Amino acid sequence: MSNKILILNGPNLNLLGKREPEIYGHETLADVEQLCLATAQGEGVEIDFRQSNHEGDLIDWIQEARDNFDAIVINPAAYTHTSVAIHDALQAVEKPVVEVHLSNIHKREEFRHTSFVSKSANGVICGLGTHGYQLAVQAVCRLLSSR
Ligand code: CA2
Repeated sequence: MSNKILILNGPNLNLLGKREPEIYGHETLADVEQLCLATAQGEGVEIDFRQSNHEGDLIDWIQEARDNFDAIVINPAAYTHTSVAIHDALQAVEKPVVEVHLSNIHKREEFRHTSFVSKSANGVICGLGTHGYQLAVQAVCRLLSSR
């Protein structure tokens, strides 16, 4: 049976490609999903790609991964910088986790320089736009095959 990767997207990422293209580019979240699907096919894994504006949804989905998925790719969006709850949920998963950001959060406002999520992640990719998602899917596949 092939590995299953849960790809989670946090608040406002549904607006991708529709606002602030100078920061986040012109591609939509549907485009990012297609990129992840194509990458997953190349790697021989399955993905489930989700977005929510609600912290509790993200936490419920992370908990679901304990039983139903082999790894997580997550762009927690603004919750990156605020959510101890997402940090705690990821700590309990005990499976490969890669955090991804479209923008380079370290080049932006001071409040984006801190991530509560990174402590629970195997690795972090930021500043590479949508290509970062492709790299993140490949990275969790590498982590799974080296277990
Ligand atoms: O760079 C990233 O991927 C972020 O996770 C995006 C978050 C931001 O709060 C993080 O600091 C970095 C924001 C996602 C909102 O996306 C929008 C897209 C288009 C228009 C407005 C918001």
